[in-house]
Parts: sequence; structure tokens; C-alpha cells
Amino acid sequence: MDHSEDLNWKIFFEENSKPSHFDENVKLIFEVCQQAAIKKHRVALVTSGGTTVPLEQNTVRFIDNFSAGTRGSASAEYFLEAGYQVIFLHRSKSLEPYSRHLVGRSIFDMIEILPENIIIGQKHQVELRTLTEKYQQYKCNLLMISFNSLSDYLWLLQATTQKMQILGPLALLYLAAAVSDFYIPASQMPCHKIQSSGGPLSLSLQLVPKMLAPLVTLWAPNAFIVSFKLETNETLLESKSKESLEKYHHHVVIGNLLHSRKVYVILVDRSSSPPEEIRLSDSELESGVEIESKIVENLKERHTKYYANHKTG
Ligand code: 9Z3
Repeated sequence: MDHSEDLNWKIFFEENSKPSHFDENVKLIFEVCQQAAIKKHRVALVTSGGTTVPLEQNTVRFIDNFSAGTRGSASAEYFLEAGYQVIFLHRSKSLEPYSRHLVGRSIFDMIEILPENIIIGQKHQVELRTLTEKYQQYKCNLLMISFNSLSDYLWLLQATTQKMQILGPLALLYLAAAVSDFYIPASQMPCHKIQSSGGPLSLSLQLVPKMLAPLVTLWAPNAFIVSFKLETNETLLESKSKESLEKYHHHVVIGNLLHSRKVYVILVDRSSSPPEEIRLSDSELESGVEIESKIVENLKERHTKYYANHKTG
């Protein structure tokens, strides 16, 4: 089947309206792409965090998933350090590059009060200086755009990848957000808060159209595209990752398991069989190495080859 002929994705956009601030955000995204295209800079779109599925139009309740945005926010830092301009499309209030290192700690415990002013306490100074220096060095190469719902995410994904077309093979898409497979179409969603006086609640969710199909063939046909496949059953990881690559014909599927995702991934592409693996050793883990540093290093190399092949035809 030619997946660009599967037009359910078009119906999705007809039935679900654009998120707020959409046009402003798309303008910012376009400006980044335009500047990078002129300078021939590589741009990575990093998607991160979970998508919500609202149950009501005036949303009080929604379905969510586990993703904290660790993979996306850590990877964004490594892409920046690898010389990429980064568009970080993330779930609002999920982890963000650089500030993620401070999450779960209180600023009050880091500050020391002196008679005339306040300072960062001695034991936090080195860490905060390094982090702040990095943030200041890279912030001009980082555009952060946030979403909440599945529909907001898909609208922004479509627009961003379309705008990235002007970058041709300089664009890399790194689709790490945990995207819901099920949703309630706007037309089937009650307007107001569902009342418990109506008794127990049964939900019927529809399948979300597979957006990778139009993304690969129509929205960003020249970009280097990396998607993630999440499984919980180890015996399915390789076959499901391969299936995804065969179905959408993009470049790399990174397979990961829910419980080992921070230490082990497989990289499935068209040529290597069995797939390449990245596994952190115990000593790497202890010394604070993050698997995303190795994933990004690996992908940068693949992207370089892709770009070189593209140029030579
Ligand atoms: C991933 O598999 C990511 O690696 C994680 C990262 C969501 C597991 P955290 O944010 O977790 O660091 O806590 N993302 C893709 C998940 C996804 O929705 N994949 C779809 C699928 O598996 C295909 S595009 O069907």
C-alpha cells in the first residue's frame, strides 16, 4: 500500500483545530530554518515528552503516559554540543535541556544568605557555573516550542517538518516523544465536564492515523528521519522496530524497552542485520555517562554520510 494514499491523517487535521499561538510558533520555526538554510547549518527537530488525550473539550480530564522527557531533553543537549541548531518540540512542563539537571532540587537549598546579598552555596558553585555557561553558550541555537495534547503535537509536528523542507538533507528529525496511539475525535468529545451522576464511564477511543507515512513522503521527504519504537516485551523489540522501518521507509528506528531504555537501545536501519546495539556498561553508568550521548554521536555520523550521499546524488 502507498501510505501517502491513506488519507486519514488529512481528516485528523480537518477535525481537530490548531493549537493556540500556532501561527506565532510556526513563524519562529520558519525563521530558524531560513537562517540555518542560508548558513548551511544542520537542524535537529527533537520531539520529547508525552501527549495528552483530552476526554472533554473544556478539558478537566485527560489520558496521559509515562514519558518524563528525559530522552528528548538530554538528546537536545548532545545535538547542540554536536553543532546542531535544535528545535525542541516538547510537552509543556516536561524536562528541558540544561534545567533538567536541577529538577527535583530546591533552589532554597542552594542559596546562602549573607548580610548584604545572597549567593550560590559553595558546594553548588562548580555545577551551576558549568551548567549556566553551557546554557548561555547554546541558548541562541535552541528554539523551544511546547504542546500539551496529541492534536497540538501533531499540528506542530506537521508544520515544523514542512518548514524544515527548505533545509533538505541538513534536517534531522528525532522523534522521541511518546505519542498516543488512541484518541477521541473532537466531534465525539463532550463539550463540558463529564458528570459522575451519569454513572460509570465507558470510553471508546479511535486509532490515531499513522503520521509517519505523510511525514516521510510529503512533509519532509529529504530529511534524515529517526523514529523511536517503544515496547515492553523484549521478544517483540527487534521485529516491531524492523516492521516500522519497512512500513515507512525512513532511515533509523531506535528500539527501546520501557524498563531498560536508559541503558540499552537497538538501531535498526536498512543495511545492518542484526541491528547495531548501544549498551551502557556499569562503569559508564556509575560515571554518569548518558546513553543519549552515544545515540547522538552515532546519528551524527549517519547523518553526515546521508548528507554527503545526497549532495553527490
Ligand atoms: C521513545 O521510545 C522514547 O525513547 C521514550 C523516552 C518515550 C521511551 P522518557 O521521555 O522516555 O525519557 O521518559 N519514544 C517513542 C515512543 C512512541 O510513541 N513510539 C511509537 C510507537 O512505539 C512510534 S512513533 O509505536
